[in-house]
Amino acid sequence: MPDQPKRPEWAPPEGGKGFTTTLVHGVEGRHDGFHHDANGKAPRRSTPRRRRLSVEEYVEGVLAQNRNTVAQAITLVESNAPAHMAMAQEVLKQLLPHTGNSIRIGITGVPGVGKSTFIEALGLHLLQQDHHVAVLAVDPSSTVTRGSILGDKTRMELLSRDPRAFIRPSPSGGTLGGVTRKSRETILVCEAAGFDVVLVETVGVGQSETTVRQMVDFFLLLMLAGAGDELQGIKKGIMELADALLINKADGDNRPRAEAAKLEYNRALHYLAPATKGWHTRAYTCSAAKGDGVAQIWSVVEDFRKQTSESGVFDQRRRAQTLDWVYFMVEEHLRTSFFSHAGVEGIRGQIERAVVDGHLPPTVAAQKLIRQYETSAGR
Ligand SMILES: Nc1nc2c(ncn2[C@@H]2O[C@H](COP(=O)(O)OP(=O)(O)OP(=O)(O)O)[C@@H](O)[C@H]2O)c(=O)[nH]1
Ligand SMILES: [Mg+2]
Repeated sequence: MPDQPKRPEWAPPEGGKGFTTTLVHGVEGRHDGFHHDANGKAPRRSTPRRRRLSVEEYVEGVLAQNRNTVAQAITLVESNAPAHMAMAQEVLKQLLPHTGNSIRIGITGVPGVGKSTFIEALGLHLLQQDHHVAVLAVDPSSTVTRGSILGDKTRMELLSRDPRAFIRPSPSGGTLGGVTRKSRETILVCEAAGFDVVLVETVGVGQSETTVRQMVDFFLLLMLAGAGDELQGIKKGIMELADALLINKADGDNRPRAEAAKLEYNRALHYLAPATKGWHTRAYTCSAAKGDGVAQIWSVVEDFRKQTSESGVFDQRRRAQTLDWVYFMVEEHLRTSFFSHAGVEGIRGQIERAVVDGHLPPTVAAQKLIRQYETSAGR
C-alpha cells in the first residue's frame, strides 16, 4: 500500500505540489522481490505452465482464427503423448467440417535454391490479393544449431509479421526434409483457421518429395540453372512429380542461363508423363529476391486449380489422398504394434542371427515372426 503523499524535506519552500512524493513500501528480500538464501542466491523462477485447453477451447479458438490457439492446436496435434493424441483426434474431428477450403502447395528444391525467399515473395503477393497464407516451413538451421528458427524467421520477415500469415517451422528439423507424419493434420488445422493458401516447404532429401506430393494439390520444384541436374532431382524422379518447374535466381548475370535452362527443361518435360492428369508441367523462371515472375507462377497455380477442378481431377486426387492417409496410419500402427510386441521381441534376435548365418531362409523367418505376432499372448 502506498503511503499518503509526503512533501520531501529537501523541497524548496516555494516548491509547489510538484515536489510531493509517494513512498511505496519496500519488498521483502532483494530488488527482485524474491527471498534470497544465505549465499545471496535467488530461488529459481519456475516458468508458469500454460493452462491446458479443453477440446472445445481448441476448436473455438481455431475457428475464431485466434493465432495463439492455432499454434497450440498444432503443438497438440504434433505431440506423440497418448493423452494428447486422443485429444488431438477429437479436436481434428470437430474441425474437419471446416477444412478443405484451401489450395495446398508443396514447394521443394535443394538447400539454398531460394525456397524461403520465394515463399516470402509469393506470400506477400498473396496477401495483397487478400489471401490468408499458412506456411509449414523447414527449419533450416535446426540440424546444425539445434532448434534455432532465426534463419527462416529472418528470411520470411515481412510475411511472419503480417497477421494474415502464419508460419510454422517444422518441429524435428530435417529428419524427413521438414515434413512430418503430422503435416497433414497441421494442414487441416490451418484450413479450419481460415487460411486459404497452405504452402508446405520441404528440402529435397529424396523421400520427402513423395510424402509431400501425397498431401498437396500442386507441387512446385525450384531449380537453379547449371547446378547439376542429378543433384536437383532429375535422376531421382522428382521432376515427374512436379506440376511446375521454377528456375530461380533468374537475375543479373544469371538471367540468360536461367532462360536457356527453361527451354531445356521444357524440352525434357515433353517426354515425361504429366504429374497431374490433363495438366502440362512447364518450366518458368523467377527471381525470388527481386519478386520477378512470382505473379506469373501464381497465375499458373490458379489456372491449374481452375482446370483440374473443372475436369474433376482436383477432387479425385484429394479423395485418393485421404484414403492413402488412412492406410498410411494403418501401416504405421501395425508396424509399431509388431515391433513393440513382447513375443516378437523375444524371438527376433535369434531369428535374425539364423537368417544372417544362412541357417534360416528369409521367407521362413518372416513367417515365424508373423505367426509369433498373431498367436502369442500379450496382444
Ligand atoms: N540472386 C538471387 N539470390 C537469391 C534468390 N533467391 C534466394 N537467393 C539467395 O539464396 C540464398 C538461399 O536462399 P533461401 O531462401 O534461404 O534458400 P532455401 O532454399 O530456403 O534454403 P534452405 O532453407 O537452406 O534449404 C540466400 O542467400 C538468398 O538471399 C534470387 O532470386 N536471386
Ligand atoms: Mg529455407
